[in-house]
Amino acid sequence: MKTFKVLEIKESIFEDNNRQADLLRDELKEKKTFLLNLMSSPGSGKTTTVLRTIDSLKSDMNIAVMEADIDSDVDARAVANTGTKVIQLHTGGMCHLDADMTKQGLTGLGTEDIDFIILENVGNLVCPAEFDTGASKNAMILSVPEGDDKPLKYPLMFSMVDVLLINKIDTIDYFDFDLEAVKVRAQKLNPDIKIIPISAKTGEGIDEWADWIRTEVKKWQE
Ligand SMILES: Nc1nc2c(ncn2[C@@H]2O[C@H](COP(=O)(O)OP(=O)(O)O)[C@@H](O)[C@H]2O)c(=O)[nH]1
Ligand SMILES: [Mg+2]
Repeated sequence: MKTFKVLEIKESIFEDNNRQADLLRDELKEKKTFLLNLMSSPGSGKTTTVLRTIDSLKSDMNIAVMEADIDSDVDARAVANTGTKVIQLHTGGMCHLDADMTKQGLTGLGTEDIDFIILENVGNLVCPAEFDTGASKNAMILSVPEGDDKPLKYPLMFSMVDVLLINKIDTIDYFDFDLEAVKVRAQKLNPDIKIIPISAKTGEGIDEWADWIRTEVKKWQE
């Protein structure tokens, strides 16, 4: 017989966060502001992809960016140089953003008249997958040098995203990276996942990515 209590603390944290995330999503829908949560490991190309995406879409819609990082300002500076509205969020050691932190970021940023906000989440394939930020859609980047076994190692991340961008496709000849195997592994975890190979460096695949965003923003604003 059990003589002690077991408290599922983590579960209650998730339940609370999920509730706040749903409320935030409703608010964003009401304001017709589409929030994209972009996740990946450090160095896979989030900021470079953000810059390319801004360049492709800036004539079609009002864009803003939230850069989350443990402590640095490097990425926000890069985005600010393009003239795009941006805020840097310091998580102070936390490896992810939750819905409350995202809401604080949106308040600090100011969302008036903004159609599309990209949230560059903290570089990490584990914690960000566990916390719903309240985003309209979730995307992740897997870059070629990281290897084609990542869906096997980080299944939750691949299961919860709407889009998988396979970045640094320009380097595929130099790595043992089986693109078909990644597609099969990701689709096994997530049959509805949209997979777009891109190079944020050369611009390959960026048109398809920008089209996906245009379509989703339009649907969100209807
Ligand atoms: N060859 C190649 N390098 C890239 C590509 N995208 C990003 N990089 C490089 O990868 C490094 C990390 O990119 P960054 O955007 O800072 O990644 P983040 O840490 O995920 O934001 C930088 O040196 C980029 O220039 C790409 O498509 N091809
Ligand atoms: Mg970055």
